[in-house]
Amino acid sequence: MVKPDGVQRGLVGEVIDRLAKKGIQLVALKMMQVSPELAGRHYGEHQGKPFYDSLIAFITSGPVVAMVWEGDDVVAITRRLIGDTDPREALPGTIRGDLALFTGNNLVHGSDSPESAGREIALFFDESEICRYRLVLDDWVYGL
Ligand code: DAT
Ligand code: MG
Repeated sequence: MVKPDGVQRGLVGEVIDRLAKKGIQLVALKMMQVSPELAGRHYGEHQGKPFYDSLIAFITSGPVVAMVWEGDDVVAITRRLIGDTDPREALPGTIRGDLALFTGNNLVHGSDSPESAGREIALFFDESEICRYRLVLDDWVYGL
């Protein structure tokens, strides 16, 4: 997901570009306003933490771009491309390392396990919104 700061800063294209160039496949995408209720379900694991209220306020502060990406090991790969939660610690070359400065406003969300990916995709998308298609590029990315 590109968070509200990424949308406001004009970085939606940059984030998509970095993920697509790695070779993973975009299968769903939409811009949407996250409701407080959806935010609470999405970030349920963080309930009770000191930053929870500001996290919910931030993620509901403007539209986000929610996406589903597929590929071998896609969760680990996207987490590595995104970089550390604290953008000051995130390595150069990562999305947060190159483009963000502050933990609250760290531009992107990426699911942290296949299980949370499944849970989060179901929160944000209908099954009918997921596009199943053969990516011709796969032959060149993964080998013929
Ligand atoms: P990530 O987004 O890297 O998966 P997370 O799941 O631990 O990180 O936390 C979710 C978001 O909450 C994170 O992107 C920014 C915010 N956050 C996490 N830890 C924080 C902290 N110590 N202070 C302020 N915000 C924090
Ligand atoms: Mg997380």
